[in-house]
Amino acid sequence: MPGKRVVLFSDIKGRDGYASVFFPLSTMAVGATLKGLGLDVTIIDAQVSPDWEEIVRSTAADLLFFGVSALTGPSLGSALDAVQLLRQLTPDTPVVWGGYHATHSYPALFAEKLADYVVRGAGELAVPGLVKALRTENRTSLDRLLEQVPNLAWQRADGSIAVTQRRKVGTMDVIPPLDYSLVDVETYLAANGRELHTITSYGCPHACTFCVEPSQSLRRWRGLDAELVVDRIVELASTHRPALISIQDPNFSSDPRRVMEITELLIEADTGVELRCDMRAKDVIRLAELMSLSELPKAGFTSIFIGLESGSDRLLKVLRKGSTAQEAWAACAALDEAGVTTLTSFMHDIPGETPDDSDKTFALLERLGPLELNNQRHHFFVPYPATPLFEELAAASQQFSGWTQRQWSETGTYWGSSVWPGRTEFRRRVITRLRALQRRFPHSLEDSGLPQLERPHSTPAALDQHFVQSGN
Ligand code: B12
Repeated sequence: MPGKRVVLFSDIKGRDGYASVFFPLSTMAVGATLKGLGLDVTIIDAQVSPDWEEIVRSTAADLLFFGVSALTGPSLGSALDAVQLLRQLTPDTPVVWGGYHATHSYPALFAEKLADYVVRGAGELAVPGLVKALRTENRTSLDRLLEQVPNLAWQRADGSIAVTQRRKVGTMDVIPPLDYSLVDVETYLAANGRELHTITSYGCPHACTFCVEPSQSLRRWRGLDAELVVDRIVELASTHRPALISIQDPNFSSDPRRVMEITELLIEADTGVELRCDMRAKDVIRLAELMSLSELPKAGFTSIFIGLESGSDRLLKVLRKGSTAQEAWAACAALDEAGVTTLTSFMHDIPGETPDDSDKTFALLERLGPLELNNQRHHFFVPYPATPLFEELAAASQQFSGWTQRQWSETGTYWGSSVWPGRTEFRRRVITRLRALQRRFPHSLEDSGLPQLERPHSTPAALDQHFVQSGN
């Protein structure tokens, strides 16, 4: 009988990534499902365990599987090293990948012999069936059992790749709460200025052409009910005493009525904890039609992340962002007036972006800069696999076919290295203009929020976590 133990590995921060550390939400989520199935789960998080290789060595024997979670980018580096190490130690242990990178890049993971199984999209849908299949003694029936598991890809004995049908999250009932007991919460809080991370919803209904989420969640948004969200926040606040709970949903505001209910219940609960979440510009405007935005800080929401991307309506349309520059401005101005800090994120040097588009972005930045509570982060566009923009670029170029997993681990949106090489002159001009803007509005643009022409060779100054997601 194969072992009852599972090890889950991740390194969100990446070797030369951020100064902060992040709760490993992906492995905490999958770990909760695995524990519910009676398995013994160990999370290895390279961010907080510099001796992670030792831990892999000491836990590698007799595993049901070794799980890996990574985003496309810096978090992939240690994940590749961990799999290589595991393959040397116990070549027969099944390696299961999940998360945003693997969901779309599974053929390359199989080709490089880095994965035996890949769970695509939400882990909760596939993990029970995969565990059942891996625990079966009768190996001849394995393929048949795997075929019953949704959202799975694997390599058959003859080398061919099998893929089962993708399913969307039907209801949040199948999603157990994140399991904080699988990590040492205090280690993260101590490293983070007592900031705790959580999630309250899965997926996003929108179809932005630069974003991986539509193909990750298949445009299905599902959120926990407002009461449950608030119960969990109250519990996290009283158990762990964080200074800030940062909600890391892909799209917290998809249902503005839910946001309003959460706000009302939080005001009643009076937790005293600060909260942060993301919202789309248009959702802020919809929310303002339902309630006064000044209720948000009363509930604890002191800062809100908004991915604005561009100030050009032409480009926003191409990106299918679903909002305009005027709406971006209106949302930020309204939140500013309500006393909420806006953490706004922009992409530059998007393929097809003209000097006129860029001027329009800078016109928006100039309007936002004087707002007392506006804070900006700027990225160079990185095309990610499984997005329409990536597919377009790939179709137009030969260069895209040969990328190794190691090369993908070297991409990142601050230095913008990627299969889209970008336009150096365009980027130089963006940096010069951002520097000029920074001199005028120093409170709004910190060094760590400015993009760079090249990948830094040493750890960049505290890249603040709340801005690195470029796709909201
Ligand atoms: C929170 C977040 C972050 C956080 C932390 C992420 C984390 N999970 O710990 C921070 C702020 C660190 C971050 C950073 C970055 N992010 Co980010 N981030 C997100 C966000 C908003 C939510 C992700 C999340 O935590 N979801 C909750 C967890 C529970 O879900 P999950 O990870 O999907 O896990 C589930 C399944 O995937 C699966 N699963 C996951 N792992 C495993 C493993 C196994 C073994 C199994 C079986 C299943 C499984 O099961 C889980 C439960 O259902 C998304 C989404 C979005 N639309 O914006 C972007 C997103 C994931 N980020 C993205 C990017 C690009 C980045 C950066 C690379 C950007 C940059 N600046 O370079 C950085 C760099 C990180 C790095 N070092 O590599 C892209 C991903 C693109 C890609 N192809 O990977 C997204 C989709 C944004 C976008 N719109 O493009 N990010």
